[in-house]
Amino acid sequence: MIITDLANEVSRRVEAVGDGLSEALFEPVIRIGVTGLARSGKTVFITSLVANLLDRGRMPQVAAITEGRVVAAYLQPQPDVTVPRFDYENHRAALLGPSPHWPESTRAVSELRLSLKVQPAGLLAGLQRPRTVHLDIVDYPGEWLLDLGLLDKTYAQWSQEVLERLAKREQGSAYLQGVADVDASVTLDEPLAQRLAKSFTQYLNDARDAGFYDCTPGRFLLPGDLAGSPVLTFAPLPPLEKAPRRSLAREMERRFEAYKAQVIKPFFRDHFARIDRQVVLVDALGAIHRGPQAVDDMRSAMAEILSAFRPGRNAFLNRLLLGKRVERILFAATKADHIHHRQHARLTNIMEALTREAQDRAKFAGAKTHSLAIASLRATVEETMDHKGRSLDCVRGTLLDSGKQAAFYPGELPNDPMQLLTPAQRGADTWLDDSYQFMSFAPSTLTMKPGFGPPHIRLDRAAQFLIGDRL
Ligand SMILES: Nc1nc2c(ncn2[C@@H]2O[C@H](COP(=O)(O)OP(=O)(O)OP(=O)(O)O)[C@@H](O)[C@H]2O)c(=O)[nH]1
Ligand SMILES: [Mg+2]
Repeated sequence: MIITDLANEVSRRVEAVGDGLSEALFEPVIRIGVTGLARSGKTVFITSLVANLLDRGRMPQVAAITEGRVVAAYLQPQPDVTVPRFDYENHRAALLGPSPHWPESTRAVSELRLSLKVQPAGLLAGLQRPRTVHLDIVDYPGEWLLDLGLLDKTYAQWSQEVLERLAKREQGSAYLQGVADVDASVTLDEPLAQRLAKSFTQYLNDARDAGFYDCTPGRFLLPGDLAGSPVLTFAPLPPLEKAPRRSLAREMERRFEAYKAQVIKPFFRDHFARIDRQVVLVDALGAIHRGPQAVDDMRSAMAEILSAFRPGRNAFLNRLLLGKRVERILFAATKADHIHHRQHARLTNIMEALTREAQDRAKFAGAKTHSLAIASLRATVEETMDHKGRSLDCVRGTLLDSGKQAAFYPGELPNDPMQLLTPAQRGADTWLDDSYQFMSFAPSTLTMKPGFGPPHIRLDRAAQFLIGDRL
């Protein structure tokens, strides 16, 4: 174990003891992690959840709210002063302002503290004063969890795997060509290293745009303030028997190791290891719309992402967690307002099937899991229309591109999720029977009633599962 690991572990222990004390004696803190792949709906989820906890009229499924025990909710400065604050006010203004639009893409970790004043339940409840429960909500990209797999690999192993993967994908050809005549044993030439890293980053972006999810190192896609730094200036090279000191190969290896130690590990230590409850958002409808390949790819990315929640998965993580684990994991298929509610149960089934493998492991490890089809912000209304003597369950909303109102039939999801997952696993290119059309809707203009948050689908059930037992 390296010294910094040891030091980190010690400080984690101290912190764990400290957390325990303050929780028992003072005010409980529940850290809720919100993650998912790019565009899965994290920002909209957090914004709507917070708005609906501040104004609780649309949250009947949260028991403590229905029982009238949540007497106040307010935003507070967060305890982690170096983490960017989740920009609630701006995201809320985008979604619920006079010309509603979806919020900008967010590319890093952010955090928000919402505090609830809750009257205790039970026999002596009337005699006790309300207590304060803090919810620390942390938004982080799911892609960062994929990086966990890199910790177990040496630079040579990683290079070999990545180069094999590239050879199977058209997006990889440019990089492979570029690297073919590179002599990795020559002394490092920084412009060459930069060219290789740039070309490799281009591959990662192209692969992601083509719908592949296994695009690590995750920070190459979302560099934030690390853009251009040496930890992001490496790329895979073909194997070399003996790389001389100061050679290109050695330097690439050094940077790969630095990425593990200084990018991956701090994320797991500072954010992941402290999460109590986790929401994993999945844009299953979007993947279905893109076709079988996207569905299969999403399934394997989910398995990989969720393996981070499996105890014993990784020695580094074990030391960090010290037996602490995420207590509850919610898998939520987002944007369910794209389909009629009669199909929501089917969407939930698909969601369960997509995460089955990973869910079984998490269950085995004692975490409680649950799947839901939700819409954080409902952008449509339902409508049943007659079409050639058949009645079709449609949804109506404002189309994102044209701004026009339209009602439209998205197609029927199958009763048995395997009808989607099996062709996907077998490598089919298109769906056999149906094609699924999901339009992009703009958020609708709302008149907000006092005491009511924005309209949603099952956000209250999501909240009840995540925090209901602690209120
Ligand atoms: N109809 C509908 N669309 C949604 C909903 N939530 C998210 N979307 C759509 O999904 C897009 C992505 O949502 P975000 O919340 O920004 O997703 P994200 O996971 O934060 O995305 P990144 O920050 O880019 O990783 C939005 O721009 C909307 O088009 C919803 O509840 N209903
Ligand atoms: Mg976001």
